[in-house]
Amino acid sequence: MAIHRDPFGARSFLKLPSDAVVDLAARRAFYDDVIAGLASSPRTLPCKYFYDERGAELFQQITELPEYYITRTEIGILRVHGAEMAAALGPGIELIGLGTGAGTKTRILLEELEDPRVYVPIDISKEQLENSSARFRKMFPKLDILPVCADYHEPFELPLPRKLSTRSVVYFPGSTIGNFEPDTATAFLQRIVDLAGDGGGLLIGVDLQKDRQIIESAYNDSAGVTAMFNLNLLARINRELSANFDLTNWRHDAVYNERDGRIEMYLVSARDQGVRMQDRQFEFARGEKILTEHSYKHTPEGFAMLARKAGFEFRKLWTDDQRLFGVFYFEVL
Ligand code: AVI
Repeated sequence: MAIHRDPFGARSFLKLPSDAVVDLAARRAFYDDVIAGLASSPRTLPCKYFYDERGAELFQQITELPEYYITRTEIGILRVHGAEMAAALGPGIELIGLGTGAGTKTRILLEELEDPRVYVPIDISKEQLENSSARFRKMFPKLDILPVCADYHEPFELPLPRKLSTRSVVYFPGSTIGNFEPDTATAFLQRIVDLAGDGGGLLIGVDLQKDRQIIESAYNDSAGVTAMFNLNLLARINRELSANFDLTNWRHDAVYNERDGRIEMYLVSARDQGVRMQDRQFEFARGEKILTEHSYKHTPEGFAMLARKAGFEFRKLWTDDQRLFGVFYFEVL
């Protein structure tokens, strides 16, 4: 495979540093990001830190909530239109999965694809990656499965496939692109253009704009799971960075900003309070908010334009009956 198909250097097997080194570097980056976010105005905390073990567990629970339509709608679209998607992607492809986790959606797609040759799942969770790869090896014995344990927000290297394929298609499900600011989303899609290479494609799940009530209840569920998920970020900062956030003094809030087409998720200080993190002290006034996540909802036209800016040509969109969610297929321009 030509080097220009790999944006992050020549394709080679990923050499992972020892876990201890990864942990220390990751802990330092977490600390720096928390300090920077709490010192900024308005205060923020990056949403990528939601997903420690407890956070990943809570997110899994969110995907099963009656109000959280996103996951089941995307799976429904795959079930109904999977064969059409497979026809658009074509036979003999290499599929590169970004953040595909346990692989529920990828499995539906792989079952429909004609003679897929290579599957490269890229995920930060080593455990999920190992488990899903072992299961997929049994289910798809002819497929060359090459898992990569990496944070796809950062540069990573792709393993050399042992089989020839007709083209590379990146699969990015789950509407995770909605958690990127529009500029960052464009830059990220540009990296995907390079990853897919000439003749390559992108199949991506995107949450669509709709009635605010449907969106707001998905992020303010009646069982309070999203609130626990949001508050777990403070618990994680306490656990890993020796802070002393009192969780009973914070409440979850999520509002839909219709103008910008995004859910804004906050942690709101219930009283005037001080929080210590190692040698740093932060003061919060009652009602003060920390922004923890944006979740953008796109229009079909708006998302096609955003992808075009990155170098993708729109090919197809599949949605559910209520047009809640979209699975888009693009090809490299
Ligand atoms: C991962 N991501 C697509 C979820 C979303 O809907 O933006 C994260 C989430 N935040 C609160 N609930 C779910």
